Amino acid sequence: MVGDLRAVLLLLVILCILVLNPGVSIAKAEPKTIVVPDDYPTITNAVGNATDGDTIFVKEGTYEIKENQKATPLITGIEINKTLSIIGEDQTNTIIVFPPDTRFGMEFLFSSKVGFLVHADDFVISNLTITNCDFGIQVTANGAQVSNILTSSIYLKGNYSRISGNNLTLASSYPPLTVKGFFNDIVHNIIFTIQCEGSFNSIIENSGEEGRIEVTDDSNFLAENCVIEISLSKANLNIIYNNSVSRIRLVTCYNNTVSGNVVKFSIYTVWGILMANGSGNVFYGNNITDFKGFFTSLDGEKPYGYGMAIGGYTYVAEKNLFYHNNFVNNYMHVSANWPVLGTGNYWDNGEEGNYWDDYSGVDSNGDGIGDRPYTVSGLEYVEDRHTHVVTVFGKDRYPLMVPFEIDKVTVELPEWAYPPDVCLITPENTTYNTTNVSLNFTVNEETSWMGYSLDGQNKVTITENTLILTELAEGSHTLTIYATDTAGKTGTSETIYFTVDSNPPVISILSPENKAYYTIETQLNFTINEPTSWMGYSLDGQDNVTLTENALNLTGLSNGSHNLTVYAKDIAGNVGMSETVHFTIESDLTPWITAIAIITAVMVASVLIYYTRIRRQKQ
Ligand SMILES: [Ca+2]
Ligand SMILES: [Ca+2]
Ligand SMILES: [Ca+2]
Repeated sequence: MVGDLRAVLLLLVILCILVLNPGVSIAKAEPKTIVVPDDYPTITNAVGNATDGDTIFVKEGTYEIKENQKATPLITGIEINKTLSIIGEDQTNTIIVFPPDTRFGMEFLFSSKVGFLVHADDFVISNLTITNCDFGIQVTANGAQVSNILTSSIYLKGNYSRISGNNLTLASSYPPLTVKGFFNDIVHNIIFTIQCEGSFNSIIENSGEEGRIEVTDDSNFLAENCVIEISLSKANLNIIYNNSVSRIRLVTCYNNTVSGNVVKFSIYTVWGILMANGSGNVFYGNNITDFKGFFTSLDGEKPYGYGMAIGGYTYVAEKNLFYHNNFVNNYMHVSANWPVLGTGNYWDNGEEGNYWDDYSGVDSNGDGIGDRPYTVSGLEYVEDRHTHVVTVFGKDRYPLMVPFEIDKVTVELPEWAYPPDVCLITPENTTYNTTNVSLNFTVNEETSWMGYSLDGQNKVTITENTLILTELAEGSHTLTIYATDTAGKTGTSETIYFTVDSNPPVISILSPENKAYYTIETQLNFTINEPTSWMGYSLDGQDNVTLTENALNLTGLSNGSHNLTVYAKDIAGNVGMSETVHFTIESDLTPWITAIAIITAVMVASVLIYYTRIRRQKQ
């Protein structure tokens, strides 16, 4: 009865606390891993029963998802409103499938089927196939990480996300991989089209046999992509670097950098670079080659192909700069299929120009630059005459005699495109004789997060770049620092290996022992439990004598009592000492031996005399 009353009172107290302080939560659930189909038969069930931070592991198998028609024109499968990680066991064999498409007509044209519709930040998904939909994943949130997914396409509206290693070619119609937002990394995907409608995004190492990358906003970085076309429209300050393409197109674009690209003819293209409209764009160190094809007309085979096209019917391309480009094996290096407007462009940087394989000048002073300018000319369409005429686009005053080595081309990237440089100062690769070691590092830019990992364990968040690591265990350690910049890019320091040794060496003297010795010399002999940087001994409290070995003959010891202590310093600098040995030398025995000899002689003599007397008496 009393117990019941106590329980009721306790419950009332708890209720009061909760009512008065609604922020109190009794226990926060630890993140857990839910396995499909073991814990829940479907991913939808698992998502419904998960809480923020959970991981849903999906075993191999095919999982049908139901169409949710509520959000037309989006037909969605699984809606995600919490921070979850969904990890498939294996990309090829973990398949999430929509029912067969029943859309037709207007519905087919104006609706999108979406596998995962994500509204929560920091969503992670990897190792899955998502089929029968237009967009496998649509994210409207920040910090998503989508990797190793085989599906049709991805739609991302958010910042600081990473879309990497996905194959986005699993569709009969080809919706683009859409990127809207800032500071996203779109890396190493197989694509049909990337449509970048945001800024400060890195689009790197994507490829597609018929791939296209379209940029319609400013300050993005496109590098190492291998696609048919990179197309910029109303886009400024972008960097197009080291890509392998058949066509680069700039329409109404200002101050972009196009550098280090290999622009090579393919059946999809007539010209390599179209600078249609805009100014202040810089094209340097590009290979523009092989734009030479034939088409069949009534008059027979006719050649075509243009390394570069300038302008457009109403477009003005002027004050753009071209240098260190290699124009090789093109039917025409530069041309236009329209009237050319504007004040013209720059074909050298004031010191060096481009390599033109049809330049016929010589280089008499051998400085690599032709003696006379190269005339940049090609065809221009003259409207009123309805014909093309040869026209001069400008002059390259310093044409190169040999192709420029575009492998050596570098571009200066903006800070946002780089992760921070993290440089560890301490600890160093050394042994410390303390369990408290100072951690000290530099980061070359502003950070949004910093942390370290000790011995490969979970990252620990830190707010300062100087602190003391305390209570380190004895033995060897590894340490790595991480720092994330304000663009969400994380840099990693080198991993440092260091050792903590706060224990002095243990020294055991084997000889001499605590006893008396009857010689004037004895052996010093001892053991030490670890490598040392110094050893020595002190005899009778005198100054230390350095030892190079742990055995030594102690000679010339005087008679009497002695004491001896051995010292040693370990690699970390800890100094240890042995127990002190007390021993005596009693080597001065000559008077005793003489006395014994005399006594013996006297005794022998006495015995002889005695026997002599006895013998005489008998006679
Ligand atoms: Ca010259
Ligand atoms: Ca940076
Ligand atoms: Ca030690």
